[in-house]
Amino acid sequence: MKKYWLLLFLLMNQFGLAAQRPNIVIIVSDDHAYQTISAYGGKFMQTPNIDRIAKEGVRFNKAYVTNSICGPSRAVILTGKYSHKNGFKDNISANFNGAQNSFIKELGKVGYQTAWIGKWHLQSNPEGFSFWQVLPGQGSYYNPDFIMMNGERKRIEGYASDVVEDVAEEWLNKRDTAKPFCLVIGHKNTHRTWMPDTRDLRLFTKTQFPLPENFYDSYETRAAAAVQDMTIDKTMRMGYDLKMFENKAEEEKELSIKRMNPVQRKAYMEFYDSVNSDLKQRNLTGKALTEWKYQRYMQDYLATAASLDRNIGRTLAYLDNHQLTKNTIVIYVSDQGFYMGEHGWFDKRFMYEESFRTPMVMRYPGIIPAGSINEQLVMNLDIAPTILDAAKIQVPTDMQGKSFLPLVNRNQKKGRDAMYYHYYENGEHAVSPHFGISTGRYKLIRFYTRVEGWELFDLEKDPREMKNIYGQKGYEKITEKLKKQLLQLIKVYEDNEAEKIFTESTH
Ligand code: SGN
Ligand code: CA
Repeated sequence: MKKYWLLLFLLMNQFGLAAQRPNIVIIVSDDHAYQTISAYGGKFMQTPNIDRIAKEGVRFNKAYVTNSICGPSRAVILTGKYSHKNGFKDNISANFNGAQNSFIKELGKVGYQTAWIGKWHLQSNPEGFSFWQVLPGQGSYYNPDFIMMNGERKRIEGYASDVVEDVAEEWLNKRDTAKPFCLVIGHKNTHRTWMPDTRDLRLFTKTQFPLPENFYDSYETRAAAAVQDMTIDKTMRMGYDLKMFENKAEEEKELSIKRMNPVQRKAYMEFYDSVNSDLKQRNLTGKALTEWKYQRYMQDYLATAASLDRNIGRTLAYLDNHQLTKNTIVIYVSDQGFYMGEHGWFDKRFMYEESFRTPMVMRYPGIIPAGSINEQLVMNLDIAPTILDAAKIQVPTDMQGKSFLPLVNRNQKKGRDAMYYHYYENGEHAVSPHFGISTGRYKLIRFYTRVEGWELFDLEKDPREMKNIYGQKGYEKITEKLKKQLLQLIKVYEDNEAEKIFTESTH
């Protein structure tokens, strides 16, 4: 008899807990810079829906990534582990091993329905989800193809962020409402080549954007910054990136344009043809042309962000309209930050602030006080353990992140005192591999392979990271301290490759 009571108790406990378990929606965008989000003080445009999440929850002012690039960031989010542990170090050679554990699998074990919809970019197909429907590779802005669970490809007519949201809502409509859910919505926006929805093409054409202070950076004292290939001036292409094709034959070759339907294409080309003929009349060269490119880049990028924000609004409205808002955690995060002309760049990868840092806002009604602003050092590594913490599931001991819930709801004042970073890819955009440590105030970076050497920044004195002070008089003590801390983190996270480079370092 006693045994039955125990069983009943366990069952009740299980269902009781399940009833309390929150739903989870994680929206992951691609390359969305915090500089362009109004919740973060960005002045270029309004992002009312991202702002709404912040207003009703928390804005993390110091959220960072462990490896500033697409696939690796998503692998870190899924596993709660650094790239060297989850195996997905770069976008070139890595293939995500879906057999390993993830927060999704842990949620599944206690009865969550789980889904990943949209941009995925981990090469192998998702594993451990109740449902998935993902874009192949980078995906397309217009009429995107999806990989379906049965392996087939399906093209859906429409603009990427609208279509991804449509699929997400369809899944929500079909789900079993007796169970909690965890939905990840992966947006392609605001990734290169910044193709706006036709209705957004003219949103920013009347705006003149100020050049960042360090737009004309000459990269003195920073060897890796000097050899990169990601400037608006030299790397950004007039045709491919800015849609200013030499002639119709060139335009014809662009696969992303070819896939448009006649209505989309007409609206799209009408706009770019008129910009192009205006440009031709101007005969711009040198700095004037570079600055023109910057303006066009900003206009297209922000237009793709407008569609992203609008669709985040649709997700929030869905939750409102289905009485789900109260019991659903919403996290909005980008896979990394992005350069909006700082240092003269677009793209990401570097451990410098604009790409190392990422926007992250979170709403958790009843737990996180509305309008919170958090200044602790948190990372994308922490998302998996945070979700498990919220769902009252024990965090597997091999997850390397830490739940940030205590930092926003339980009055724990202090998070980590330093963050560890490691970027590996040595290919497109010619950014040298590097690892390093940031305490928020100081940043110490070790570049290797393409460029060998150390960089040190005092972010208080030099927030734009223009002056490498490594090896300068007066910084010996702090350098020594940071190196010690860095080695400690390398050991804690068991990054053997970095440890070898660090200890054998003669530079
Ligand atoms: C593509 C882009 C690069 C970008 C990488 C990584 N080139 O290769 O500019 O850095 O993706 O981006 S493109 O010509 O194909 O647009 S990531 O977001 O997937 O990491
Ligand atoms: Ca990205």
